Amino acid sequence: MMSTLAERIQKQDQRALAKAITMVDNDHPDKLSLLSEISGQEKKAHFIGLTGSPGAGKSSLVDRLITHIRNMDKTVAVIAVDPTSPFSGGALLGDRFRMHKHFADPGVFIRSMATRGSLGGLSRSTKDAIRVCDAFGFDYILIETVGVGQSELDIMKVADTTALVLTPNSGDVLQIFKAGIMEIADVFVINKADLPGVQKLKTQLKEFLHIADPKSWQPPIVETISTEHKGIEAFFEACEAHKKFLNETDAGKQKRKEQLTYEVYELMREELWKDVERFIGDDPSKEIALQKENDPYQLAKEWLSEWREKGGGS
Ligand SMILES: Nc1nc2c(ncn2[C@@H]2O[C@H](COP(=O)(O)OP(=O)(O)O)[C@@H](O)[C@H]2O)c(=O)[nH]1
Ligand SMILES: [Mg+2]
Repeated sequence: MMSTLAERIQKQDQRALAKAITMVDNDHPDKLSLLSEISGQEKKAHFIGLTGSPGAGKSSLVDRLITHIRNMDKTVAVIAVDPTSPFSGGALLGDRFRMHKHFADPGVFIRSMATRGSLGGLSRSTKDAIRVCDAFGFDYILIETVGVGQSELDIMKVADTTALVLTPNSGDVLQIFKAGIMEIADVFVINKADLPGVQKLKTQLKEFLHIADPKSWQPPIVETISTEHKGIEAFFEACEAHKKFLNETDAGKQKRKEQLTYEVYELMREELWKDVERFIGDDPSKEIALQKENDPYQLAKEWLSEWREKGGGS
């Protein structure tokens, strides 16, 4: 049964893809075996993450990128983590028609996902969905994340190329700089370049790049006006150049190793956490101890040693 689903994904059956993503979204018991089965089939899509403040124009840019990628006869999957994304029927009413065109196109797969179910940041199921899309064989996978916060820091742990979308006169730069998010950008996008303040933002970014740790990759700054379809190709080319850099240098190998390490840690942490919850939740004596004891350190210490004596709770 499971192998059938994995095989169907490999044969590029979109319904199997949708089903598998629903499985990972619902944390289906067979999720891990499905994922480990398909992870052998990965075809190495180019993962591009778009991040930035709400309203910066990420969804608009994604829409233009889809068109650009399809014009090159390549396929693309989009995972939108933003709950206000037009993909879930929210903003951008004017773009409804265009989005419908994308939905009818078999070379495009679009899915919005909730941010729930994670200890913070990009949810586990989002990452798993990306894996499933990769196994399917899309050429490009675009991930739009929500807001400014942990998910921004998380996106770089999944994406090959992280694009930080900024807008002139938004005051984003300072906020993002403080949150340490600036560091994650492989490509800076100044969207809404039709608005005043582009040069000022560019100067600020260059100053930042000047004081940042010198890296072998110098993040380019591209200007886009997504509403006028301007700068999309330059943006896309910047992402391609970054991917090429990853493929041709040790930086790419290093990045993949770090991402894999992080993934394994996270998977183990989540599975261990479930075990810990069972260990505590299924034992009535723990409930009684919680009523008597006031010292969390003492309880944690006792339960940990009990947990370890039992060889991990089971
Ligand atoms: N003036 C201008 N408005 C834009 C541009 N790109 C997007 N917008 C508008 O900005 C608003 C938010 O865009 P959206 O793509 O939903 O942003 P997101 O929240 O980052 O996904 C929409 O009303 C867009 O039409 C641009 O290049 N110039
Ligand atoms: Mg959006």
